[in-house]
Amino acid sequence: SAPRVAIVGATGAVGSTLLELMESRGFRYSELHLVASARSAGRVLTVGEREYTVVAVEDFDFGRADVAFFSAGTAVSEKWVPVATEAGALVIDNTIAFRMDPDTPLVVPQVNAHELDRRPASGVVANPNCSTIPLVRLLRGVEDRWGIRNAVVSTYQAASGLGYSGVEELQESSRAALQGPDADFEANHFRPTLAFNVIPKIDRFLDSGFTLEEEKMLRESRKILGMPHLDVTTTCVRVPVANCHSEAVYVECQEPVDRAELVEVLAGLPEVRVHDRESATAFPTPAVVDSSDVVHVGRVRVTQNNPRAFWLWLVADNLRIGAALNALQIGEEIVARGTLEARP
Ligand code: 2RA
Repeated sequence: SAPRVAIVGATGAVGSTLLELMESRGFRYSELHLVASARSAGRVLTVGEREYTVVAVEDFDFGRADVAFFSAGTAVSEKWVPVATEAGALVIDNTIAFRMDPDTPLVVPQVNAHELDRRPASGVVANPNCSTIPLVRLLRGVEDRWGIRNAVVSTYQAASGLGYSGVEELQESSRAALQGPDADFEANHFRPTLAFNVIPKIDRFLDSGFTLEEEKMLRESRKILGMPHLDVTTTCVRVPVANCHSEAVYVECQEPVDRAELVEVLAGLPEVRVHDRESATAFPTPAVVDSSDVVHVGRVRVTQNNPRAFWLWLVADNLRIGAALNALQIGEEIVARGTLEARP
C-alpha cells in the first residue's frame, strides 16, 4: 500500500514546492503529516481537497511515517533525522548534514537511481545541493560519450536558494535601493546588498579560499557520478534573480567533440531541453523557464582553439530540479523499487 509520508519543513519554499509537486505528479500516500518548526505549528495548509494542521517537529511521532522528507535546514536535520530513522522512517534529506556520509547514498535519479535498490544502512537518502544537480545530469552524458578531462563552472544563483526569506530580501533591498540612500532597510542574508549587485560568495569561506558552496559542487559531483578524481572547479555567484540557478559550464573532454552530436547527446538525456539556435534569442533565462521541470541548456559551442572543449549555458529551477522535484523523484523511485521493504 502507499507509504505514510511526513514533510518536515512543510511551510518553507522547498516544502511548499514539494507539496505542489506531489499533487501534480500524483504521488500516492496513505497518510500525510505536515511538520515544521514550533513557529509554524498550528498553521492549516490545504493539500488537494484536504486541510492539514502543521505539527511542531518536537511533537511529531516519526513512528507514524514510512518516508520523511526533510527540508527545514541543517540544524533541524542534524537533530531530528536520527530520531526519524530510529523510529523506522526512511528519510530523504535536503540538507548538507548527511551528504558525504559513506552509508548515505547521494542521489540524482536521472544519474544514479540504482543506489536506491537497497535500503541505505543509515536510513537516509541525501538530496544534493541545488547547483550540483543540473550539472551532474549533463556531465553524466558527456562522460559516457567523450570522457571528461576537466570542467570549469561559474554559477549565477537565485535568491530562492535561501528560501522565501531570500526572495523577500531581494525584493525589499531592490525597493530600498530605488527609494534612495536614506531608505530604511536591514540585510539579513546578503551582504553587501544583492539589489543591483552580484555577490561572488555563497555559504561560508573555507581555508582554501573556496566557499563551502564551491566545495559542495566538487565533492558532491564526484560522489554522485562515482568519479572520485573528477576535476571540476567552480566560482559560485549570487545574482539578483528570484528563482532558477544558471551555470556557465566549460568542459574539456578526452576526445574531439562534434557540436551536432553534442546537442543530440544532451537533448537525449532524461528531462533535458536544448535550445539550439531556434532564433536569435533562443537561449534559456531564469525569468522565462521558471517553474519548469526540465533542465534547460543553450549556447552549446565547441571552442575555436580546442576541438576537445566546449561551453554550454544551463538554467534549472533550483526549488524544483535542485530540491523538491529531485527529492520527490527519489521518493517515486523508492516506491517503484520496493526500497522500503528491502533490507540494508
Ligand atoms: C543556495 N545552494 O543557493 C544553496 C541552497 N541550497 O544558497
